[in-house]
Amino acid sequence: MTVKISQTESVQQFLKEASGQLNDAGSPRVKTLIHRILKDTVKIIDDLNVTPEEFWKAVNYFNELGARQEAGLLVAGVGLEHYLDLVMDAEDEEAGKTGGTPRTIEGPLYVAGAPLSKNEARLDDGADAGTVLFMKGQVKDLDGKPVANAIVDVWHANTGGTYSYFDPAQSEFNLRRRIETDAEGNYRFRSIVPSGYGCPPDGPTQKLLDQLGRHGQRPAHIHFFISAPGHRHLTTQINLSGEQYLYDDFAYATRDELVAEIRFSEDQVVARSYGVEGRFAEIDFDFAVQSTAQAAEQSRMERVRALED
Ligand code: MBD
Ligand code: FE
Repeated sequence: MTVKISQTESVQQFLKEASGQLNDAGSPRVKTLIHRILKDTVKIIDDLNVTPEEFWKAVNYFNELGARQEAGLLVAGVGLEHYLDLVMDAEDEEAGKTGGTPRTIEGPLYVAGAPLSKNEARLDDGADAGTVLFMKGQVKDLDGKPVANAIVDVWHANTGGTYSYFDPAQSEFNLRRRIETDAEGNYRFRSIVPSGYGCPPDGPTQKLLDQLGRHGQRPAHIHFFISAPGHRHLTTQINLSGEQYLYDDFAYATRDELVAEIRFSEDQVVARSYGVEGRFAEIDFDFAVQSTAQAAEQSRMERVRALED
């Protein structure tokens, strides 16, 4: 297409009408966003000579994304979820709210309302043999003071790289728990070593990644929400050392401070002290959270999540 009509007065007027700029009803914010999106879209169509065939392919792609519930996966894969972290990091830097464990993306696979227990929990239901994992650590503030009664909300994949709820073969809340820290800020749990995640190979996200010449793999990782009264909510993950995709994560979540050393051991004296036999793994990881008096900063950002009220 060689005709460029997007910048004409009549098209610009038409986009104002289509985005509701010429009426008094609806939401001013939504109108502003849609107006801008329409203006940028027609400019892209013009500048890049988008053909009607390409346009309808894109429309159908949205339908495929929705049908497979992969919109959240796609925004992680094209780096937009990580971009939001970069924006929040820059805002924090400007406001002097720095220090502590860095944030990284939540991803699309959190489920609200996991079982809550004090100090310790077992995350796995025993159905997945895997390598037994013992993880522990402390929640502290920026002065190193323990944060008692913090909630460590943890979730991770099984040895097949899939998550309970989204993988109907797993039991309810498998590999998902909320653990309240003790008076010294300590938490600990028993679980199984997760495998890395791979995008569904037949899904729309992987289909796009193929077109970009990219893979859809994540290194093995464990997600955390850390929250406590008087402290800033933290959304983060640890990535396990020694993983193939550790610095090649398709969702760009890896940060140096979030690489956790995983130690595999066959020491049967230690194994017995844990009440297990054979090979097992250990991770020690402390979280440092910022103090805040602001209530809004103490809870996770609003977002549609599975089972969240
Ligand atoms: C995951 O497990 C994940 O954490 C992200 C960000 C995207 C896809 C799968
Ligand atoms: Fe994940």
